[in-house]
Amino acid sequence: MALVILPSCPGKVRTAIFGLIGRSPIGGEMPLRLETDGAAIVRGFLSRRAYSHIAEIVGNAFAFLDAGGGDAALRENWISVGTIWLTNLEHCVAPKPARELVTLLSRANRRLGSSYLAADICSIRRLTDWHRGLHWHTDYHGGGTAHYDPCFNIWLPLTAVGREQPSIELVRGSHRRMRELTPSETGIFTDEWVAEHFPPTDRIAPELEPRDALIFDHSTLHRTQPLQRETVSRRSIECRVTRHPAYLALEQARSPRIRMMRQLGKLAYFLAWVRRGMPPK
Ligand SMILES: O=C(O)CCC(=O)C(=O)O
Repeated sequence: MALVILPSCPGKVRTAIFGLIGRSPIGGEMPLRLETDGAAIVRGFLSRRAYSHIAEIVGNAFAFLDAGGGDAALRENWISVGTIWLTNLEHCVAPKPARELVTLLSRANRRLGSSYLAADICSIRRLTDWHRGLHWHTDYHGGGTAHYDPCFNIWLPLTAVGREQPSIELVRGSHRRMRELTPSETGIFTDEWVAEHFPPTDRIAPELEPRDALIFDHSTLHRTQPLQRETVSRRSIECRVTRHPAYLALEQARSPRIRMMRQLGKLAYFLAWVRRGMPPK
């Protein structure tokens, strides 16, 4: 099912995330909300400029690894699952572009309102064999994101997905129930288990273009969309953000706006003191 959603429109994105329009299985329009559906799509989430810069940095990192670069740990992750952790990017490209990618992702995620980019659980992925796709899981139980709760995955395809290349398949509305059901020991759920607990009509595998974002709650059940082929070629970024108060406080402390407000406060205090003609304490 293709879910459509908002054209690129920065001013609308904040509200859009929590109240998007999707297509129902019977073809009509229906609201798709991160809060109630555990997932949302934002068309044109990345600006053209940000996207082409991100794609270039990611392409250079992949070329470095393809040419045999990287230490054993980096290569093992790359060869087994096609993943580079964002925090390891500086070992694949120069420190400057590695920092730039973090800045670009942090800036993009500000479009969600208050949130903090959890860089240590973000990753860049190249999928070349469908059999290496991930099975049903939640990031909360299977992806080590629990202590970032509330946390969201902003999944950014750098390749068009949902037709020729696998998208993410997710179970709409599963984020609430998954918090109540007994977690699996491995973090993975079988297809039979999913079929037993959720109706097939709640499954969504959206068609997405590069620059779009699929945003989902870390308790939403999801997997790599199955395709009838082994060889695929897909690039994507798993950009995870948190709204945990402790991280929001960190983000605020770093925010240039908040820093400026503090400076203005100090200035106002100083001017009031000058006006009263009182000596400094
Ligand atoms: O890239 C994929 O197909 C799966 C990604 C995923 O499951 C995740 O980001 O948690």
